This record gives sequence, C-alpha cells and structure tokens, in this order.
Amino acid sequence: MSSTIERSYNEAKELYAKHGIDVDQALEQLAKIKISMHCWQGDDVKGFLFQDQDLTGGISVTGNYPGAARTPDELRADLEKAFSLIPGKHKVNLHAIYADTNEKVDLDQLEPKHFENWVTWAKEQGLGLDFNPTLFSHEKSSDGFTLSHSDESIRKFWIDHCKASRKISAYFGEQLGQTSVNNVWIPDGFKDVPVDRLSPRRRLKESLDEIFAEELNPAYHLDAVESKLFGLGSEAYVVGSHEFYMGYGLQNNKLICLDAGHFHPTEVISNKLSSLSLFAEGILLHVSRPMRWDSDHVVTLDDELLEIGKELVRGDLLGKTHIGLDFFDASINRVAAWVIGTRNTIKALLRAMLEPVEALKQAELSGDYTTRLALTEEFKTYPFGAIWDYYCEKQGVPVREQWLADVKAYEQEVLLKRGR
Ligand code: RNT
Ligand code: ZN
Repeated sequence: MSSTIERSYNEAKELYAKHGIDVDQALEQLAKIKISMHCWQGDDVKGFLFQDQDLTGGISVTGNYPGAARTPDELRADLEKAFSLIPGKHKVNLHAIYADTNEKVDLDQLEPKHFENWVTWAKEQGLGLDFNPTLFSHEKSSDGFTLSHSDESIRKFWIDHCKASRKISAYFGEQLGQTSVNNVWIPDGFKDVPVDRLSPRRRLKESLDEIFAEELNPAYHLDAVESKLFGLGSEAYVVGSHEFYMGYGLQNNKLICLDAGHFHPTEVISNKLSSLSLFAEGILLHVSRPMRWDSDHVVTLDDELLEIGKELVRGDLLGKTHIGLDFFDASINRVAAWVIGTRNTIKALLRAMLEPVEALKQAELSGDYTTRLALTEEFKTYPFGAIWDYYCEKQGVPVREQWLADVKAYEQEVLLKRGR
C-alpha cells in the first residue's frame, strides 16, 4: 500500500467518521456487491452463432474502433483484462448468441453443453454468470415480431428458445453455486400506429406463461422481464411496454428489469426503485446512458447514476436488486468502455454509502430542509476520491487513471493485431 494513499485515506476516514460514517464497513459491504458486466460491449452485440447477421431488433451500435472480439477466446481474454482493472468480484452477462460451440445449432436447440466453456472459465475466474435469450438478429425475427408473433410456428420457435435459455441459466446457477438471472427482452413492436394494440400483448402474455410454466429452483435461477418504450422501427408501439411487464412481473413473481434508456427522455429509473421495491419480487437493473434516445452510451458518473446508487443504499434495496450493465459503444476502446462504465457504477454505490443517511433522513423528517440541502451539497466535495483510491489499491487494481496505460498496452499487443 502506498503511504500517500494510506495517509489520504485515514484523513478522509476521520472526516466521514465525524458524521458517524464507518468507511471500513462501507468498503466491506461494497466488496460484496456483484455487478453483472455485459459481454456484448466486447463485440458490438454480434455473438458467435450467426456472425454474418446484422444487428436488428431496433438497437444499434455505432463506431468502428478496431479490435472487437471475434471468438469466445478473444472475448474472454478481453473480459479478463477488463476485470483485472475493476475492483471486486463480479458476474458476466451472456446472451444466447454467445454460445461457444462448433456445432451448427439454432436458438431453439441450445443446451447447457453449448456454454460449458463459459462455465469452466467462470469457475477459474471466480465469476458468476447471467443469461439472456436472444430474440433479435435472426431470420425468424426479421419482421420485428417474436413472442407476440401472429404466426404460431414462429411464436413457438421463440417460446422454445426462451425455455432453452432458462435451462442454461439454471445450469449456470447450479454449476457456479450462485443465482443466475435470465432476462427476457423482445423487440416486438410497430413503426406506425397500430389498430390492434391488445392482441399482440395477449399473445406475449400467453407465450410468457408457457415459457415460465416449469418451476426452477430460485436459488440458482431467476426470471426477469425487460420493458421498453420505443426502438428504432418500433417508435409507435412496443408490445412489451412498462405497464405490460409491471403487470406481468407483479402477478407472476418475476424480477422486473428497468433499463435506464427505456423510458421517456425526462423520466428516470432512480425514481421508480422505491415504488417497485414495495411490490416486486426483485429488481434487475440495466444501467445504461441514453443520449437523446436509447443510445446505450457508456455510463458516466452523472446525476442519474449517483441517484441510482443513493436510492439503492438509502432504501436498503441492494438485497433485492441485481445490477446489470447495458451499453455498447464501438467508437472507443471496448475494454476501456467496460472499465469506465463498471468502475463508475461501483463508484456511485460507494458515494452513496459515504453519506450521512440517518442525519439526512432525520433532517427531512423534522422539516429541516435547510440542513438537508446544506449537508447534501457539502458532501459532494467530501474527499470521496481518497476512499475510492484506497479501495482500488486494497483490491489490487490500478489506482485512478493508471488503468488506462494497461488498456493502451493491451490495445497495442492484442487488439490491433486482430483483423477486422
Ligand atoms: C434493448 C435492451 C436489451 C439489449 C440487450 C443486448 O433495448 O436494452 O437489454 O440491449 O439484450
Ligand atoms: Zn437493456
């Protein structure tokens, strides 16, 4: 441990202690929180099953920075590099199209064995895994409909794919001895105003009922459903809207997934967590950053990220919330994108843990809004950085921007040697 870092830490710790904040305890709690880092930032959501398929489903990755992973081994190497620069032990969030197999297998035929290499690797690395069925970038979703399709055979294909995905997720959980979350997101929707909004939603409900019919052990597997307001090409109507999945998730005890980019531009997910926590079985977050639309920019330490952290900490919601990331930027180094977004998410949680929550709540209760405002504002310039630096050093990862040199070296030695 460098002596400057330790000295700054001790000085900062004292300042926080004056407000009854136990910094060491906060760091212990922080070290237990797993962030589910999404594999798809590493290769622009291409996956390995259908590599010549374009990305569809109304989502889009822009940029052509060199070095995207082309194989499971390359993706795992990139993930390892990223994790070596992020404090703590975390999870990797896989999509079905990331199956690691030489077999030509379609989505409805996927089995746990197609993900064996991922599990072996996760065990070696001490990582958890989460999963997602992939209901896009496939010929059977080319007209924009999947689980709500009016053609029974296509709907069946997607139901079978989602059933297969739950088995794979349960296999992850059993093998790794920790819960895997399987998150269903579908792109279904209309570009222009539909005549019949109800029927596709009824079909989606029926599909979900069928998919979830089999009970699986919640110690190893949990189901989540992700809503959306609009997508590219589904601007007028999305079948799986927020109200749809609020209803479905609450009625059927499913985790409700909130993606930060899936609401009206002035609507924030931080303000939804408290309400949801009172009724939902659990919450899954897709921490993302919408820029004017659902653009999936790398998350920065902005007001909304800080607010999400505060809501989780102040409301003691970490126990029922699974934190996943969802962004994809191909205009910068992809390993750096992971490192920046994940470190920021952890920072937001730490920042929230270093607030005098009790005193603030007390001020609010007694109507002393002056103290509430004064304290929150002063705490913004408390020496949070000293605590963060110490945490990174203690966890054996680079302090401050030192990680960037590592990523640049990796870019030279590995990423730039990959053909496009
Ligand atoms: C799309 C959803 C979904 C995807 C990933 C790849 O709008 O956010 O979560 O980003 O499944
Ligand atoms: Zn998402």
